Amino acid sequence: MIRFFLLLSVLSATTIAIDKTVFKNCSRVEFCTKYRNFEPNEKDKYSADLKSLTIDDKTNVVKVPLKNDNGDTLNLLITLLEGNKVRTQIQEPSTTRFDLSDIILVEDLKSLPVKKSSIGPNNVYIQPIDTSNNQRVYIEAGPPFVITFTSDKEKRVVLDGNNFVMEHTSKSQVFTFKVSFPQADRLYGLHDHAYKMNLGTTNNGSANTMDPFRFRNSDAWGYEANSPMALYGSRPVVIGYKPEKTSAIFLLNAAEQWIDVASDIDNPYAYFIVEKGAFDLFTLLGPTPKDFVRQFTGLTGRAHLPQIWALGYHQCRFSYKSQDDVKTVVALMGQNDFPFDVIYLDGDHTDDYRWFHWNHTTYTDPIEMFNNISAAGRLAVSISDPHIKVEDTYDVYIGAKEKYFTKWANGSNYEADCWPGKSSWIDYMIPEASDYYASWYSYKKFNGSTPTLAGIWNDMNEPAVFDETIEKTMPWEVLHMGKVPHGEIHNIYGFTHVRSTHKGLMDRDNGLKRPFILTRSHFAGSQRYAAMWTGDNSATWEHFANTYSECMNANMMGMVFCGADIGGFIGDPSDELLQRWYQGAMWLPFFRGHSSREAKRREPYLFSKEVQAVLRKALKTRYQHIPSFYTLFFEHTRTGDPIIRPLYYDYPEVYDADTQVLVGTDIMGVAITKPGVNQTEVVLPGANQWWYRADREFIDPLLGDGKLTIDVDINSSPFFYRAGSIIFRKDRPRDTAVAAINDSYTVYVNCDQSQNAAGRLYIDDYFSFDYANKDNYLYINATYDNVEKTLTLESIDGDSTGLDAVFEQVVINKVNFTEGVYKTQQDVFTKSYDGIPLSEISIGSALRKNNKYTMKLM
Ligand code: NBV
Repeated sequence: MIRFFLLLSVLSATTIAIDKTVFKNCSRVEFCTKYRNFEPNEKDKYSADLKSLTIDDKTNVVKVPLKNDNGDTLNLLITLLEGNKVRTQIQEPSTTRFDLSDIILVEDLKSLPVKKSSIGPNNVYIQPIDTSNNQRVYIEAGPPFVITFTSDKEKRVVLDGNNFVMEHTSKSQVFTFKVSFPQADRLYGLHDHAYKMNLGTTNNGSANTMDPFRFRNSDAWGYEANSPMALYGSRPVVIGYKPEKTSAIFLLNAAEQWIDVASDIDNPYAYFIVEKGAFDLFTLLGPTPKDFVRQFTGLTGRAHLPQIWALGYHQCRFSYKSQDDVKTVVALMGQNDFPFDVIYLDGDHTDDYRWFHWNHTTYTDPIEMFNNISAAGRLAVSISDPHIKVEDTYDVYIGAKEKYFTKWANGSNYEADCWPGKSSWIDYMIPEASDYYASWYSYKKFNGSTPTLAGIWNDMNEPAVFDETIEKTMPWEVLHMGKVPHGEIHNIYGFTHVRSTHKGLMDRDNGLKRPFILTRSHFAGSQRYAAMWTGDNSATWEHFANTYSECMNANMMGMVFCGADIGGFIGDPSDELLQRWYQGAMWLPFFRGHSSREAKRREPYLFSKEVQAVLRKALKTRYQHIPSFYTLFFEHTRTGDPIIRPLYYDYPEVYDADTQVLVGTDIMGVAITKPGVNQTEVVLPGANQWWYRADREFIDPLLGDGKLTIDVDINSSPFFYRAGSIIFRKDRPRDTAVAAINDSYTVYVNCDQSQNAAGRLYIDDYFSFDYANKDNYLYINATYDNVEKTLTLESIDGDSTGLDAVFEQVVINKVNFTEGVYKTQQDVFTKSYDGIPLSEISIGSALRKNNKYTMKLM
């Protein structure tokens, strides 16, 4: 009965927007209210006892006692790390706070030998013995102590002891601190929030001050757009941006936290109020955004390549009610010429939310369904949540019951309501529990699964619990591994879930296939295991606009495989919004249409002929550009570079272009985020950088470094190719990305003012880890010579045995200035020397004979 009412309250909630009585704001959270505008008493402020400073010969850790007049002592530990990074930890003498580094960090941290020099009795400089390293740390004794992190002899980040508090009573472990960025012009970061990139100012001292940004991974169904409220994932990273002087901080802490920021002022700052967990702060001293990305992804890891199909279009719905429904959608998508690679099975495929078991009445023959999907050349992804139904006849539960769930302090399993009714939650922190859960993905145990079930969707893993009194998640006192309170590591629950699923898929396919996992909850480092989407957004223009900012932000912080439910999960988008959303979303790495069960069905074939034509065009445009996404993913595995980038990544002077996205360096997508638009303003970045408008039949060259108003219509949202780039497209229309694997390329050479162009193309087997384990790939650099009319290809590295590329035609876009107007001249070549069709030249074998191959274009 109770379950019925709870379920009813969840379902009725789906008819209205987010319930603000469920999710608290700062004023309803005791520790946030207490510390938001807090100024410690003088005698609570800590000073650094510099006379007792020690440097450990082996670890290179600098240790300084911090003391206040209340008799409290803490230890400040500073480690200078290779790569312009510094780690700062503040610990109680006998610390019991949980250290996340083994779980989250992948880098074998290399500490630098350091020496100290005293400038006066109250100041110390810590500097690397090898002075070719840029970073220095300057400690002022105080009280309060002040730690300044410098790079290239400039103050970049200041940790000011004035706002530092660390409670360590049996009731509270709250700590607070403030970091300022003296050089920065803007603060970015704090992913994930439905917010623009520039974090603005949260606390201006007035009554309409907005809430601080909150991290407390939450089942934020129906969340607000443009809001600092907590969403599903957390990356406690603040980037202080200034061209060539960018620095960032990363707080390695997974407890609840609230962050006030002041971005648009001199000396921007972020003030953290953290409920629990360790003070473990990484300062990443850039100095460019690109350096920051390398430093941060060096610490927390990079995504592996996806299988090629995962870059295509994903069709989803909560839910396809039966396997017949699934088969019909697959058939109708095909019949109506909408390319797509994968269909999703949401909760209704299960036996009343018993994961790994099929619905007896509506999904009676999953193997037959998978065969049908496979015959259409498509794949499937099914949902699987971390809550397990409490039921003594349910095999997944039986195997976990004794040892593998999170527990109360008295040793009994934590039980609460969720989709299946009374449930318990796997404790993925216990290695055996994680392995146990992983084993359920094997073909043998997951009865009815076949290789057509190509990926897994991990939902509700914040974790979400049907208990509104505790903001819909697990109580803080529940224990992991019998000892670590959930509240201390709440924000990594989803991380540990997908880590286990990833192992499950690796084991299932004997390590031969790259797993695809989509996660709702995430933390710094989740990119190693999963793609993310932005959860239960709504069918509004504001939500659509936020998707670009959110996914660019995610990409800056390693979480590259990011997307949002196209059209908005909740509600019904107008035809116009849906069309604009597909056009915008085709540039986001993860590309999926999804809708809630209350929303009208919106598979693309359900719309008028006109709307269908627009959606089809967006889908096909995405498919043409998959080679660019794939090449960028490969490059991400090496450098951490984002797949999609905010303009400031390559054009430092363009700060806040939230509705434009760079796909790599060469493609620029523009989202039209307002209705009824027939003109739009675009930023064309780069002094004298030409951009070719590529969404129209005639490509106009447009000069960069400014804003320009251009015409648009509903048929396409504008996108551009950078002059000087070479873009490899797959222009043959195909139903799926997999079907296009062996297709030849159409090469778009987009000349700059000097008629030069260059670009890269990456190819491998598209599904295995041979690219990583055996360097089995073809990675080509291409350059165009306009005088000779040649395209020269060079193999960058890799063993390309068995791999090939063939070009069907080469399209040269050039800018001509005649009679006062710039015009594009387009030449199409299909032949090389002696009239040999380009399509007969095997580039793979040519490059294997000689690392360089030149094609004359005729
Ligand atoms: O599994 C159902 C949904 C899913 O479709 C959606 O994408 C998730 O964000 N899920 C949430 C559970 C409950 C939704 C009301």
